[in-house]
Formats: sequence, structure tokens, C-alpha cells
Amino acid sequence: MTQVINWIGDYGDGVCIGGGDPKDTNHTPLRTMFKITKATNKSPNIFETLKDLGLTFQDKNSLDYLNQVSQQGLFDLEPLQAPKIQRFYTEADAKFEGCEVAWDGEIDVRESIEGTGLSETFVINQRRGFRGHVRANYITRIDAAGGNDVIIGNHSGLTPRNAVIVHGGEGIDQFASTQRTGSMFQIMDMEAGETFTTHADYDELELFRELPHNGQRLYHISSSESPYRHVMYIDADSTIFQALDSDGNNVYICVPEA
Ligand SMILES: [Ca+2]
Repeated sequence: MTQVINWIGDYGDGVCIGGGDPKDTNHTPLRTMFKITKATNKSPNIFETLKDLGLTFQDKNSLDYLNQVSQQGLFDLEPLQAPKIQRFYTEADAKFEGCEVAWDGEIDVRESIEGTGLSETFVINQRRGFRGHVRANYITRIDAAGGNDVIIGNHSGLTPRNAVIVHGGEGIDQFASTQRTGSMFQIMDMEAGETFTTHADYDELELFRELPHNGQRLYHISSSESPYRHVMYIDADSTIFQALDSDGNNVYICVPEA
């Protein structure tokens, strides 16, 4: 069964793309990408911009950060229009690369999807057992390449499991994992303006370490309800602030360091 994105619409100035009716309350993600521009005295206040998009803050560090950049007028956030979507990919487009039986009997299934320089959408839907084995772990590598891409994990559950290892590449990309326990993301190259939306449970953000060879920062996003975590590698000299969308999803926004 292949489920594709079944609605795409404008939400005010922002872009809203999800797998369900926009009016349902089942944590349909609202995602917005941002262009980071130099602040001028004509720039709108960042707080106002985010408020117009329905984003709020509970995380004190994010609020402090935002106060600081707003007062100093360091940069401005402009919502980007919806990328012109050229092509959809789903798990059905993944190229099978091999499988191994892990020590505990779970089967690791390696697969990949390669995008092009166009703006594209990649959606990983609910996975089923692999050749009759329910205890499988689909490790899906996505190379989104150039263009403003949208990468969404809709898989739910731990049998089978799904890990999405994604390079967004050039362009401003947005990432989302929609389920409570589902597609676990490793975002390998997050840059300023890009967002990662997670289920409400994934609300614990931690700067885990800085990589010595290139300064990239490795963040973990955890949930007290799950043993698995999302991972983001963000550009050197960038940081993450944490917002909530109107459905209660966490929206992690990569911004230049203040
Ligand atoms: Ca891209």
C-alpha cells in the first residue's frame, strides 16, 4: 500500500504539507522553511514573523536566544514559499542494497533513494515485514541533492523499524518525522533556514558534541517515552532553536549563531 501526501496547501505565509486532513488534531506537521537575511531597520520582528506562522516557545534557551538576536538585529527570518515540487519519491523507489542478520536476529535492510538537483519530495510511508520477517530494520539513505527538498518519515512502530539517514544537499530543505515512534532521522547536513519537525514527544534537545575536523555540531533529540533518538548534524557557527507549532509538534529551526 502506498500512501502519498494527500494535501498541500498554504497556511498564511507558511507552507503546510502533511499526510492528513489539515483540520484533524492528530499532530499533522506544519513546517516552514526560512530564508535568513541581514536585518535592516525595515525588517519585521522575528517574534512577529514566528507568531504569524503559529509558532510559540516553551524552551527557555530558545526564547533567550531569540530575545538576544532580536535586540541586536543580527538577522531576519523570511518564510519561504512552497518549493515547486517536481517529483515525488516514496519507499517504493528505494534501491535495495543488501541485508544482514544482526546478532539479535533482526534483519538490517539497506536501501537508498537518490534525488536530483530539482526541488523534490521524499515520503517514507508505513513499512511492512521484509520477505516475511517482521523484525526488520529498514535503513533508508536519502540523498536529496540540490533544490529545496521535503523529506518526510511517516512510518510508525518498532517492528519493523525505520532509520532515515538523509543528506539534504544544496538548497533549503525541510525534514519531518510525523509519528510518536516511527522513522528515526539522522540529518547529516542541516544548515541555517532549515527545519526539522518531530512528534510532540520528541522535545528533549541536547548539543551532544562538536566534530573536531569540520566544526559540525551534533544534536540529539530524545523522548522520555522512547529508547531511540533523532540526530542532527548542523553547520559550524549555527545553532538550533526550538519552537512549537499550533498542533504541538516540535519545530527545530537551524539559525546562525548569535
Ligand atoms: Ca536539497
